[in-house]
Amino acid sequence: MMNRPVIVIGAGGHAHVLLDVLLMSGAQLLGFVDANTDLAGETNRGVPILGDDDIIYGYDPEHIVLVNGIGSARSTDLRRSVYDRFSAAGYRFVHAIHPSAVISSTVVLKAGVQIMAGAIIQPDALIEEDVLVNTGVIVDHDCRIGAHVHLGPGVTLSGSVGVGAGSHIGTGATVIQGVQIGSGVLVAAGAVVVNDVRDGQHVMGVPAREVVS
Ligand code: JB3
Repeated sequence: MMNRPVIVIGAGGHAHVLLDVLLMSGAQLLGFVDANTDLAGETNRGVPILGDDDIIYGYDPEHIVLVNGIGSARSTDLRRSVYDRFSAAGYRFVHAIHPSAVISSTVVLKAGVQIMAGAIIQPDALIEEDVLVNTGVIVDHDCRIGAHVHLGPGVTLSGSVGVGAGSHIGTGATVIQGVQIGSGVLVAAGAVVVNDVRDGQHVMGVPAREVVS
């Protein structure tokens, strides 16, 4: 499917990193779209920012593919809404996988998964739709990562960890083996998670504890 022309949604920091991956993969890039229409006409490494999301609807879903260039700093909601909106309209999101990533042949990657430079994914991990595995992440054996999750740079998930849909695991966080993290969870950067985390909780620290706001 990567032989179809690609549009990247978003033209910020995450899209900047994705561009590198896509160029290395030999993708045929039509350009970026960004909600900030002031960016239209600018270029990044010669690839144009075409306009806002309406540009996509000008293309038949059978003729192009999409890459979700929206990342997440705390919440994955925007990333998810972009993915859901265009999937519902019939567009396909393709993988973006850096050639330096090490991925066991028994790993299952669903649509739109992105794996950045230096990540390692061990046997029988399941990575659901639209998950972003950022730079240098380790996902060890038998982990289950729900749709739209962002694993921030340098996250380590030990064996058989579960992460529910839409959770954001902050930069450098560590999760010990067997821990189950719910959906919509925010794990702060640098946390060490040693106990299960319920849906919607925000945890931080070493060992990680709930942040009550
Ligand atoms: O930590 C790392 C390595 N990367 C972070 C990434 C995972 O998340 C990065 O440092 C940022 O924290 C964040 O990157 P992201 O999502 O690219 O954020 P930012 O640099 O703020 O760019 C977001 C872009 O998306 C902006 O240019 C917005 O105008 C645009 N945008 C927002 N909503 C949208 C929409 N673009 C489109 N096409 N559609 C939208 O609905």
